[in-house]
Amino acid sequence: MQNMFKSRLLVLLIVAVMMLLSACGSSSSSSEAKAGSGGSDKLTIGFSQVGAESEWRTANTESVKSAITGAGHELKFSDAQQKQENQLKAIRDFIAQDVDAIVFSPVVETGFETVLQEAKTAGIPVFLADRAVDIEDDSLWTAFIGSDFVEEGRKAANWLVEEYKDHEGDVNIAELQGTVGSAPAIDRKEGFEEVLADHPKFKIIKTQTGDFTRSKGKEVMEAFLKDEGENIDVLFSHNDDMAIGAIQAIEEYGLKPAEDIKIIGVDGVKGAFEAMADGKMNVTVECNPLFGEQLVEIIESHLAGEEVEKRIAVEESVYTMDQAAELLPDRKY
Ligand code: GYE
Repeated sequence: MQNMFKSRLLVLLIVAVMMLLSACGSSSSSSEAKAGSGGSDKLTIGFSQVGAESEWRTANTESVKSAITGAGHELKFSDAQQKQENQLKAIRDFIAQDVDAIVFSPVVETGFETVLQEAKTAGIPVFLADRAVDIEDDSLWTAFIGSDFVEEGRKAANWLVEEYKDHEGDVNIAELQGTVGSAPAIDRKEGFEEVLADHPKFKIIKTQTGDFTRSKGKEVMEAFLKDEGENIDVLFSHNDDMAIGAIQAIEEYGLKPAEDIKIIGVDGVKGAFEAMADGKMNVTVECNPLFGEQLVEIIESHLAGEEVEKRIAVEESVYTMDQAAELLPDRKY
């Protein structure tokens, strides 16, 4: 009797040990699967944003923030108010807090080597969102997601060349540049000038930064008008917000925007569609800020050990005045 009891106990013990082993096995394989799929591990992500200078930026901030929190991750957000020193500090804070990843939209292209080296040394991957850095060692950042700003500049110029194809004589252009030293300001100018180099009748007679804001756009346009007045045929503005500010300046000066002075913007924000629908702006080159979800997928994949592309481009279009009223209700930003 006692023997039978002993052998039953042994069987029970063996079964219990086997169950325990298989439970351990399945739990480790499921955690591997989780890491491998890049799915549900909660991450802490630091996001250093440029500022709140434009409609574009507001839409971009919202897209990135909601994609991070919507995926169940923890967000640490810092607004640099368009100042590089604030970004350097924010990134150092993220490193000190040992976040899993840093998302970073650089105010300007240069001057970030040291801080990015610090992130690399700490083993924290950095994802460039929207704007690129001008740094030789591209191992200092993991991936870039954003637009091709040079191409946007070319698109703006191509519209102009087409618009004035039957025009003889000079076409005088005033240019409102974005933030000095920023990737979109440098690249949009480059693309625009590259196309116009083959068409000598186009002359940039005024160019100055409006720092991507409406108020600066208005202020600088007032100064342009004071100097050149009706000599200006076209305004090329590196973003829609500055164009909208400039439209106000043109009206106050007593000229008709889109007629007396053709207006080209970049971004494709709702404000530009409204201005086009009102007949006050001619064209906007789209720059899509809504890449938050795509960005979060890239971060998750990278942290799960998957290979991610170094440069991920966002698809974009060009919109003119005649399309504005119809498309306006569906614009997402
Ligand atoms: O065009 C402008 C914003 O970096 C693409 O920054 C972005 C630019 C955008 O302030 O409106």
